[in-house]
Amino acid sequence: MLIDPSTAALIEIDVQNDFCPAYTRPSGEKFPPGALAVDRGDEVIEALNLLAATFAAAGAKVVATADWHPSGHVSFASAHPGKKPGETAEVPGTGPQALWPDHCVQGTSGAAFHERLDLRPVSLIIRKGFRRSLDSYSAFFENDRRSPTGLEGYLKSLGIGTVLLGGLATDYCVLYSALDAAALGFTTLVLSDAVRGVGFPAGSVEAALDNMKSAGIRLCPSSGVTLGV
Ligand code: VGL
Ligand code: ZN
Repeated sequence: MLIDPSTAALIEIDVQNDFCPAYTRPSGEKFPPGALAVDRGDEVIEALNLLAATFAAAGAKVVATADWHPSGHVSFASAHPGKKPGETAEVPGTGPQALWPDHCVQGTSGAAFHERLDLRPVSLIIRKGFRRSLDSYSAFFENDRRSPTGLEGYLKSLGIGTVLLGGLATDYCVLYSALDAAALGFTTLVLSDAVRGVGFPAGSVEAALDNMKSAGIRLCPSSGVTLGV
């Protein structure tokens, strides 16, 4: 797939410790799995780093997003007495809210980007889900579907019409970001080797991929992306 670097951006979704499995530093130091670890979630990092470096070298924008919740966030089961992760709660304004373990709490190590993610090519970091009573899966709109994160304006003001997405998780934040990107008129590609999914409830990853295809989103391996005109 030939991508014009002057009108394309790479968006790296939520490559944060809380979405990654246990990690051992080259020094041998060990880190436990994240609070909402996605199976093999850290496998997205190498492909993203490679593509990000290529994008930045060609003058193309690279954006990273971070899930960034205050303690007591509405998406935490712990904030709903009697509820457990995996259940849902009725939240006025956003409909049924999926409940998760506490994750990506602002300023904690779980909310930090994975240390192997190369942030040097990244020109913008979007933090989302930072209001206690509002969740945000998408990089473009919070879950009320009305509150913009500002990413659309950033991209459109730069003349960007094509977005490539990778990161975590295929069935939540990547899915919602890709659907919003397509609905906003961006040509949207999801990097098939640079995403991993939660897989809850069962079949959610397959459903997400079907959903993306129905919305005209292209799935393509990062090795199939060539920058040029
Ligand atoms: C995500 C569940 C809760 C994600 C964020 O990044 O996909 N999933 N918060
Ligand atoms: Zn979250």
